[in-house]
Amino acid sequence: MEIIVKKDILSKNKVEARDNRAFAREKGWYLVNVMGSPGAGKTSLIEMLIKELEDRFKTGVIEGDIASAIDAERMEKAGIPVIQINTGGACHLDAASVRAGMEKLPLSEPGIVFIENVGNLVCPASFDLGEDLRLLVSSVPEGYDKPYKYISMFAVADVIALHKEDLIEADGFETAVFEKGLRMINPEAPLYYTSAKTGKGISELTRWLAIRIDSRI
Ligand SMILES: Nc1nc2c(ncn2[C@@H]2O[C@H](COP(=O)(O)OP(=O)(O)OP(=O)(O)O)[C@@H](O)[C@H]2O)c(=O)[nH]1
Ligand SMILES: [Mg+2]
Repeated sequence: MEIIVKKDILSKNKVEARDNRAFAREKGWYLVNVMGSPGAGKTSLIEMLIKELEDRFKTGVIEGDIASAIDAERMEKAGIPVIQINTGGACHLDAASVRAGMEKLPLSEPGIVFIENVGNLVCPASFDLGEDLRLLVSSVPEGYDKPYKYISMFAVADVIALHKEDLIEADGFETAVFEKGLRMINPEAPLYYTSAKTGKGISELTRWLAIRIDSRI
């Protein structure tokens, strides 16, 4: 019996991710892989970023969840081109499922495509989707120790949103401890304190994103 080991799955994914990159270039899409725990605020943050970006860029969303179309329905209600992928149990998106989503995404113009990964702070870190940028949403209620425990996720992030910033005081969240842990494993990635409740940090993060998109770093 043939056993497929993880290494093979990952190398197959690597090839498919490279193809996704070429496909996105052809479409003129800038792909942002949004990762974070269940309930971290990924959908809320994407909605706010799209509102800020929509004057300048066309946007679309690929929603990844184990089951349901709840997040996609939220986007659809807001008039955002969206496609839902259900992984049927898998704890992360992979390049092949994102490709299927890209092919069906009702966005014909060049623009930004946010890919909301399955809520998980472990598995998505290992799977390249062909994205241009990895945005990690780490929320205050999850605790300030997360960078010390989920090191691969914090290490692969290109930018981090410390989200639900409005809860820092009530939660007794120790920002210095969080930042120290983050900087031990990822010294470079910008960190933004954001809140979907107060709007804090959203325009700063949007500005940074827009510069990246314009220069296609
Ligand atoms: N206090 C506070 N709550 C927030 C903020 N952003 C989102 N929430 C709440 O957090 C909960 C989860 O938000 P979602 O945006 O659905 O989180 P998600 O990461 O997309 O969740 P999954 O897709 O299920 O993994 C909701 O009840 C939101 O109202 C924020 O900035 N501050
Ligand atoms: Mg969501």
